[in-house]
Amino acid sequence: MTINPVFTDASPITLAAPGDQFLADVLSGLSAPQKFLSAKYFYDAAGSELFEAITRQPEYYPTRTELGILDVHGASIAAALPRRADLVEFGSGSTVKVRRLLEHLPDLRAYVPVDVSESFLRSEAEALAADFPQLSIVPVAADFTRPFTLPDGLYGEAVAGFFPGSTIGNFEPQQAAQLLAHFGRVLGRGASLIVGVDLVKDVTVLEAAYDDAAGVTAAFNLNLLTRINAELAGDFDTTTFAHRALFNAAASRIEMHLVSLAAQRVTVAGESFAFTEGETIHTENSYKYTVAGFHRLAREAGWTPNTVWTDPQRLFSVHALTRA
Ligand code: SAH
Ligand code: AVI
Repeated sequence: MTINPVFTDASPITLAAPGDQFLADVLSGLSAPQKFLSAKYFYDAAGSELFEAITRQPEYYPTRTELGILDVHGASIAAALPRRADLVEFGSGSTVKVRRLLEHLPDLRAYVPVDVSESFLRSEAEALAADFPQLSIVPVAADFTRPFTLPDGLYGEAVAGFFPGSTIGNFEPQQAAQLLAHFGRVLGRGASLIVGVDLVKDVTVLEAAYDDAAGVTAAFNLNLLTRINAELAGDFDTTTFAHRALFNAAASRIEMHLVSLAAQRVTVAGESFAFTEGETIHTENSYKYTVAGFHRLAREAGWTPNTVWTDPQRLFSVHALTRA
């Protein structure tokens, strides 16, 4: 196995300065007729911990179902990747899923987790390095939707991508296709990509997954306002907003909103925004696909769909894609 000493330090490489962008995006989102905030801003340190807590809720089936698929089919999924590859994971979060693949990839050259949540990325990379001491790990703190190049020294024999968790579902279909095309450019010619995609199912199962009884998803949603207060001098009173999750069947997506419980004004970085009672901030979409629908999207983005693995109930799917 090749060990590249350049890659042994688990300190993340930071490729972007996201602070100003956060402010600009919040001010423009709160100025729109339907107020909205980008879901990528959920993930500060507290948001990443809250997401991990969501994955442990009984109603949130996607994580345990995808882990089940990786447990049963890990060897064949790993076999869809080239040997001696560098593996880039987009939105790596907790590295629990890649561990299931690493068991089957003994000759992997390097693992590159990419995530906006920098402190969480650092601690997860350190924990992984302790458990896989032979593996070169190069964390990259970056917004994967923006142009970025992989660290120098990558692009060895082959580059592969891993995009689990149905994070692709958090993008509008057209943006999702652009994102997959962008990943193709980042990974380079001949790349392979493994993508986890949540499937359309019964509305009660879907809505419960995004409104768990313990209130963890509600706390995750409201944490976005707490983050704005802390980082952008906001004065949101989080007790006057409520979490709402609903399935929009026409668009095949779960929508998450924060509902203002009163008519009120809120200030962010010196700018004032008016809310009527019942007005919402649209904070997230989580699109649900059919296998055929996701294949169309992948083809549109220049990828060729190969094997697809699902669980026996067909709740979730894992796709192998290749690029000419
Ligand atoms: N892959 C993990 C985590 C999914 S949660 C899993 O399957 O469980 C989504 C992850 O993507 C979070 O860790 C979040 O910080 C990261 N993320 C979301 N938007 C991002 C963006 N635009 N750029 C980089 N990382 C992003
Ligand atoms: C990361 N992403 C795929 C999650 C989802 O299911 O859309 C984020 C999430 N939002 C609420 N619960 C989980």
